Amino acid sequence: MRKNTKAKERGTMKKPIKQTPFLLLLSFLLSILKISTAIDIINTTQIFRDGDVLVSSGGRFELGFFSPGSSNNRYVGIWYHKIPNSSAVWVANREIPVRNTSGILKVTESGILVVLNDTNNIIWSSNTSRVAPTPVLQLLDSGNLVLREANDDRPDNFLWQSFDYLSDTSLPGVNIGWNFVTGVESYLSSWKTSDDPARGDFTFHLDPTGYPQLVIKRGPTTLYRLGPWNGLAFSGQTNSVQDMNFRFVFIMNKDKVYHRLEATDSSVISRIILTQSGTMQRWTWVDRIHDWIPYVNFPADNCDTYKLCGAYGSCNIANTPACVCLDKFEPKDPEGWSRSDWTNGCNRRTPLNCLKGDIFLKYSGIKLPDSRNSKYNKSMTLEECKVECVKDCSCMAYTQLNISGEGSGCLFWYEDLIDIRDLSSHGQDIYIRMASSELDSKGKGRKILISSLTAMGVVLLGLSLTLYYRKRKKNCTIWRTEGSRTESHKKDYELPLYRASTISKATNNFSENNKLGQGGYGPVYKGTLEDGQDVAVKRLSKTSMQGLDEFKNEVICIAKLQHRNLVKLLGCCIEGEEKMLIYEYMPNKSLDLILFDQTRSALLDWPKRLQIVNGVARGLMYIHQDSRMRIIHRDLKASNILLDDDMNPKISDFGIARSFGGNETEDKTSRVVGTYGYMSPEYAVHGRFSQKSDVFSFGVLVLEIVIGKRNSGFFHGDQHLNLLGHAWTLYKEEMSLELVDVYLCETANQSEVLRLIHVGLLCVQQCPDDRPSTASVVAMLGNDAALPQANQPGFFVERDVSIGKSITSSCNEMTITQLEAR
Ligand SMILES: *[C@@H]1O[C@H](CO)[C@@H](O)[C@H](O)[C@H]1NC(C)=O
Ligand SMILES: *[C@@H]1O[C@H](CO)[C@@H](O)[C@H](O)[C@H]1NC(C)=O
Ligand SMILES: *[C@@H]1O[C@H](CO)[C@@H](O)[C@H](O)[C@H]1NC(C)=O
Ligand SMILES: *[C@@H]1O[C@H](CO)[C@@H](O)[C@H](O)[C@H]1NC(C)=O
Ligand SMILES: *[C@@H]1O[C@H](CO)[C@@H](O)[C@H](O)[C@H]1NC(C)=O
Ligand SMILES: *[C@@H]1O[C@H](CO)[C@@H](O)[C@H](O)[C@H]1NC(C)=O
Ligand SMILES: *[C@@H]1O[C@H](CO)[C@@H](O)[C@H](O)[C@H]1NC(C)=O
Ligand SMILES: CC(=O)N[C@H]1CO[C@H](CO)[C@@H](O)[C@@H]1O
Repeated sequence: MRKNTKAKERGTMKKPIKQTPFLLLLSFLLSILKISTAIDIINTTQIFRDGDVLVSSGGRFELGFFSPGSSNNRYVGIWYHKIPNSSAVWVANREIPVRNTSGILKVTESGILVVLNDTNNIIWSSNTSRVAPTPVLQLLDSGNLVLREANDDRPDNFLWQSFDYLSDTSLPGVNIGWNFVTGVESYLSSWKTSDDPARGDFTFHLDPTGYPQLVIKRGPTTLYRLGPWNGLAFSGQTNSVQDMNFRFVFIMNKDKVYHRLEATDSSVISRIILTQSGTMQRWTWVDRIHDWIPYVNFPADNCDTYKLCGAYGSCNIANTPACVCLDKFEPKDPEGWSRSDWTNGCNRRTPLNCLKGDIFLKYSGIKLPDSRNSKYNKSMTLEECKVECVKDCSCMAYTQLNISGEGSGCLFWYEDLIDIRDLSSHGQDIYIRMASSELDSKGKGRKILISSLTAMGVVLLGLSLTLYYRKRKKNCTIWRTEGSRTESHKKDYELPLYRASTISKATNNFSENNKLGQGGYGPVYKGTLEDGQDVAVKRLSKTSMQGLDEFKNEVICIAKLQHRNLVKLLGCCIEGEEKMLIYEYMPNKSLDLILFDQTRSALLDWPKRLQIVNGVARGLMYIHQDSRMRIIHRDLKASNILLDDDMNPKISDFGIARSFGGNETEDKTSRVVGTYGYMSPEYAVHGRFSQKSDVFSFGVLVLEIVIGKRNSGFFHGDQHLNLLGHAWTLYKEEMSLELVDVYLCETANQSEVLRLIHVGLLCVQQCPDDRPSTASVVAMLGNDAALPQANQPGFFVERDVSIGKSITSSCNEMTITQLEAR
């Protein structure tokens, strides 16, 4: 964006003056003391020309004429005063530009704001309905441009405000929604192109029909929907909880309905943009790195596509295909469904029969369906909602209206339920009308989705395994079926088999005191065998179906692996329901317990940390390329690194590891399992895993070991950066040593510290191809050769996955500088 710099040099709103040396000096001094000369207000006698600016009193916003992108057209707009090249947050004459720099902005006697073009024609005007004797125009520090009576600055008494006539940007304090009294709707509309702020294809509204929700539309078509409002957030909005700098406000009464984002910390500069491609993005300015950082995106992923799965279909981005019918529903058009055409949605497998008495089943963890055909009652209890909905045969579902605090009210649906997604922990409950005969069928409707998940893990690899137990055999034996072929062959893993009674005795009958922690699929106990050997026993929870697959997987992966940096499997125990793995015992437990413990971390001096990093790298290199199987661990993290009595690291927990045959190097899964904070973007978002996704986790681990802090939950000042982002910022400024504890700085060899941070950052680069292989990592750690420059890491902003999904999903997609491309 360019302002008219020539005009700007003239200063702000100054009458031409005769240029004597003295006055030149004065004007020079004034231009230095810009703040004192900048004004934020004009009245009807002042004429505002192209080149003049208004600067809000706190210096945050500036109003003037500008040219967007590479265009020469002039527009009146508002932008950030202190941020170079920031695109306009508001534009007055969006549709009709002034062709050259002779445009004028003026407040008329009757209190209307007008933009005049070079021939003095009004090309834009404010819609001011009231008249005032002495109107003035003022740019407020919130970014709101207001017309008001000169001596009346009550915020609710503006004659007109730009916050009611938005462009593509919403700022903290902007109300999006409807004023039913004036009939004015505030909504966002995208720019046509980055050179043309005229209204583009997309709009973002608060839709008050039924019960209010947020929608992004292209023309009249709804593309994405969030909501309805549930008292805390718009249903489906997964990020609000974590967002500490902002809170959502929702106001609804007979005069108005709107929603607003409020900054809890007013120093945070943040804007929400409806982009030219129809997505909502929130960007925050981070002064320290002098750049905009993307923070929230909606739609977050394909599952936010409006009614993607049709009626009673539910979308889960972790599934392949993404759509499934809700439990006890079946595809209306099975053939289309199998072609991934879900538009026809699903039907109840047992038709309703209201006269015979339908029932309501609870479905949990979902984004509530489209509420445009819903009705609400704010005072009823959930029990009363049910009674009401049962009585009315056309009432298809109900839920609690307000889930905040006390929780009250009801929302009723009267048509097919559309646009549902499976959000598990972020989702809500809904009660859906079902035939009474569905009551006895399993699960009482508590389990909501036809879960294709449980089987997924192993099936995907074309491996289907069955555990087989034979009483007299001394080895763990596993039946293994290849692909869909029926012939199966037995696999003997030559592992000693332990009796359940032996293990029970060794662990004091699985006493709580012996419990070491919780593994991927069940508790882990410390045991002492009769011969005095200490062991760690990983016991599969009987209730965990998922666990059985992981259990089998772990046996297969680790039974054949032997390396000093991998935990050693001593044997197994498979007896009826009871399934356990017996490992060597690690007296110093897992790395996280020492590393992230304020007092114990001092036990990890620099040489030990170096030793741990090197050991993990070697263990990883072994499973990646040196072992016979070539394995991707997929869940490398501090709590899966165990330490023996010499503090040698051993990689453990192969429950979700995958082995690669032949020349495969990458695979894809629809079931993303692992630990957020350690997952690479391509894995978390697209389910693609490879050795490079393990390398990413390794990089996170290295940074955690050097810095001594967790990546997830890391918080630094008012920036939204996670540990990776913070490390990268300091690395770019060549201040990496600031990352390290004073204590460590004193004992450590600084060049080694810097090298480790550098290697860590190389491993967490956003693009998998940029990351080194484990063999290169081992080499980098072992010599002093120069390292390549590290590029931007993946997932460097603290946020939850749904946010990350859309933003750092691929290295070729959007980068954080895109905002400035305008
Ligand atoms: C407008 O402001 C200017 C400068 O402050 C002042 O001289 C002028 O009298 C004002 N006009 C009105 C109508 O208030
Ligand atoms: C602003 O934009 C101009 C032209 O696009 C570019 O040359 C300049 O480097 C930018 N300034 C900053 C601070 O980004
Ligand atoms: C703008 O255009 C008008 C007519 O096209 C012309 O009279 C005027 O001088 C131009 N102004 C500038 C600053 O170029
Ligand atoms: C100024 O605006 C009027 C009315 O929109 C239009 O007819 C005229 O052509 C414009 N002048 C220029 C130079 O664009
Ligand atoms: C003012 O109102 C008229 C009619 O209601 C509308 O056509 C016009 O677009 C409005 N102008 C602005 C700047 O909103
Ligand atoms: C993998 O191996 C197969 C058969 O050996 C070969 O046809 C294919 O080109 C190889 N793929 C790659 C990526 O090397
Ligand atoms: C620091 O480590 C580097 C590389 O390992 C080594 O060359 C150097 O001598 C060490 N410096 C000190 C002071 O120990
Ligand atoms: C840091 C730490 O806890 N180290 C311990 C590791 O295990 C050995 C043997 O049990 C102990 O002697 C160390 O104190």
